[in-house]
Amino acid sequence: MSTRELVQFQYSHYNEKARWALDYKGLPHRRRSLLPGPHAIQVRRLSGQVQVPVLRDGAEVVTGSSEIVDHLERLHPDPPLYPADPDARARAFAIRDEFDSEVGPAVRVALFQHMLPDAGYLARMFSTGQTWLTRSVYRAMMPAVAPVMKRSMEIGPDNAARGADRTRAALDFVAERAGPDGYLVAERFSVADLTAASLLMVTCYPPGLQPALPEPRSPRLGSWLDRWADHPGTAWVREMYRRHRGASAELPRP
Ligand SMILES: N[C@@H](CCC(=O)N[C@@H](CS)C(=O)NCC(=O)O)C(=O)O
Repeated sequence: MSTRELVQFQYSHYNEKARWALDYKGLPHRRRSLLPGPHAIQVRRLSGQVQVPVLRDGAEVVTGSSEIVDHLERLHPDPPLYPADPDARARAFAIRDEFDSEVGPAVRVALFQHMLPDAGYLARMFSTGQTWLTRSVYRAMMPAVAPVMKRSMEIGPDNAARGADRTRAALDFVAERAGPDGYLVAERFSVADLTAASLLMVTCYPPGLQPALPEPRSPRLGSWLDRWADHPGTAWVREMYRRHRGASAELPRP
C-alpha cells in the first residue's frame, strides 16, 4: 500500500512536473487536489508554506516540484531523469533552473491575465473532480479568489505583456535547442525536457494531459491557445507528451 501522496492543483504546470516525474518512474501514488484559495490552510499545516506541489512520501514531506523530482531521482534512479555525464547534467540543471525561476511565473501571469475575465471556465478547471456542491460553491467564490490571485502573482497588463514575451522566447528556445533526436540535452529525455515541457504545457494543453480539460472549452481559452498554436515550440511540447507522458501511476481512490 503506497503512502505516497501528491498534494496538488489539477492544471498547474509546476504540479504537472511533479505528476509527470511520478508517472515517468511508475511510482504508485495518490493525488489530493485542492482548490486554489482555500488550499492555503491545508498546505500550510502540512508543509509550513502555502505552495503546491507538496509530496508526502512516508514520513517525509517534500515541497516544490524540482525538490520532488530530486527526491524521486535519489530514491528511484531508474528510469533516470538526470544525465549521467556531469557536463550534460550541469546543462540540464541550468535549463531546469531557468524554466523554474523565470518561465513558469511568466507563462502563468500571461495565461491568467487572459483568462481571469472568464471566471466561470477557470472555476470549472480548478474544481474538476470535486463534488457538484463544492464546484457550485467555488464558482460563487471566484469573485473573491480572483483578486487574491492577482495580488499574489502580480497579474496585470504590463507584467502579462512581459510574460507573453518570455513565453515566446522559451518556445523559441526549445524549438531551436532540441537536437535532431528532439531532446534539449544529451540525446535523451531528461529533467530539462520534463521541466520545459511541463511549464510550457499551458500554451497547448497537449493530448495526454491528466485530467483532460473541461469541455466545451471556453472561447477565451480558445483564443489563448490560438496565439501559440503555430509556434514550433508547442509542436515540441506535444511531441514530448506523445513520447514520454505515458500512463498515470495514480492509484484509484479508496
Ligand atoms: N517553485 C515552486 C513553485 C510552485 C508554485 O508556484 N505553485 C503555485 C501553483 S502553480 C501555488 O501553489 N500557488 C498558490 C499560492 O502561492 O498560494 C515549484 O517548483 O513547485
